Amino acid sequence: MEFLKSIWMFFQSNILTQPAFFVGFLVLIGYLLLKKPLYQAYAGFVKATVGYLILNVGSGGLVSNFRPILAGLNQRFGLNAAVIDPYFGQSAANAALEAVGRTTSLVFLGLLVAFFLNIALVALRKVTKIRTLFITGHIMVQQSATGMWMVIYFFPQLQDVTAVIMLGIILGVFWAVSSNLTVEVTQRLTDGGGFAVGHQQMFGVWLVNKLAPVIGGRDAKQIEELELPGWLSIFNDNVVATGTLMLLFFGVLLTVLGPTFLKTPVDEGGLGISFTSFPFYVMTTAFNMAVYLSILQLGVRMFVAELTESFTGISEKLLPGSVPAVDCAATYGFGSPNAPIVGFFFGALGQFLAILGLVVFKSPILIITGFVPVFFDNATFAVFANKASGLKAAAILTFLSGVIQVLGGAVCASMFETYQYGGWHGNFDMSTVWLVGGLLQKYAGIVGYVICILALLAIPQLQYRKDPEHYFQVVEDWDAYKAAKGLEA
Ligand code: ASC
Repeated sequence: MEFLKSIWMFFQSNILTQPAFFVGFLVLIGYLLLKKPLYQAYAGFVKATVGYLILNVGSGGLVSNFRPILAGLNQRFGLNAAVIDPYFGQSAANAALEAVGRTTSLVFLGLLVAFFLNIALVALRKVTKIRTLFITGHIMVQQSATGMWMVIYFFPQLQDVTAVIMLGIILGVFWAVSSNLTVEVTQRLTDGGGFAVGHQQMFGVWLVNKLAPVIGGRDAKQIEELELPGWLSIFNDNVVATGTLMLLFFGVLLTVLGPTFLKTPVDEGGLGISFTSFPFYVMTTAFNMAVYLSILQLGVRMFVAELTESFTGISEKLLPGSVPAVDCAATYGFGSPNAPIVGFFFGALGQFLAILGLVVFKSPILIITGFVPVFFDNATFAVFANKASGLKAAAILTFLSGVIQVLGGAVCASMFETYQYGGWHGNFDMSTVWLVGGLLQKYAGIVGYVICILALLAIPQLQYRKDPEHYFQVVEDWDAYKAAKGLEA
């Protein structure tokens, strides 16, 4: 037993919760199943793992570059507020669990049950209609933490084992069903890239794709078609657009904080720059965002290329008719390179307006923007909205999403009492779908829990009914699907 436990601990801490190695090993196994020579399988393993590590450098840099500024705002104005960000949400959930005397290793056990349930749902796809395996490890950890707290909060009398099983079931079903919702649209965006989105805004991605054509019309101007006049054309360049927008954004934030407050040089990004002048500090912080975004896109292209090729091995041999569901940032390598920044801009606008609303209407809970939801959710929405319709839809939908993130986040932080520990998970699905599911369980107890699971399981059935003939073809044979659906290349 001890021996099995140590194998599990090894797997859990080195692979399952480390998406870079998880993806790397998936690629390795995929190539081996495809009977590629060993050296090629090894090369694929290295490229996929390194690609994912590069993505981590990019997304980690974006996050850590921004975090001290949020903390600064918090300190400077003595704001006692909830930060809507999954990292804050995760630590709030862990703190809440500990405060009621539970161990946080329940989080990992729940994750394990959920992951195996997802595999089972894919294996039984003829019945369940699930085509996606959620593999984004750090997101799985974050969602398990918040989910575990919610289970314990709704059902405080539960024994640890029962609580773990209840979390595992609802979370595994959520991962499978929500990522499965993104299959068609991601395949279209990436021209058969062979992956789906397994992150924190999957219901949002589905909704955006439904709403974009309604809001923007089918032939609206796309972001990449935007021919800016004269000097403005410099913003057609992704780095210039990001750098400038961030300069504005951080310029305002850091000026509000003031140079004296930031007199200690901050080098969170690890780029080895120390600051002697305030304007250069602002510029470096702002431009680092463009640096990290470029890094992120490079990493994505690297691992997605390997994953796409090798997962055919897994899907043909082990889990036929399935695709992996990966980080939302994987979509930024497709569509317009400026779409992410457009989404961030309008999402931030929506969030700031909603926060202003909370202040004006004297909400008992104040929300502070967290970088992860405002950037990654809205960037993803903009990529999809732009593909489905164009700039107008991308702008309007991400603005609305920003408002919803703040208002939904405020309700969640107060309803589920995580504001006491400083934060709420904050991503789009967590402040909408999880809010509804949470309220059902808070007020209807176990009946609410069962309703959540049945409602989730019904979704892929409805999707399947709409198009039984091509439902699995979209992942099994993209070219045939495209031809059958009359989609242009
Ligand atoms: C998240 C989270 C991150 C980012 C990253 C985006 O939700 O926790 O670190 O988004 O996954 O690439």
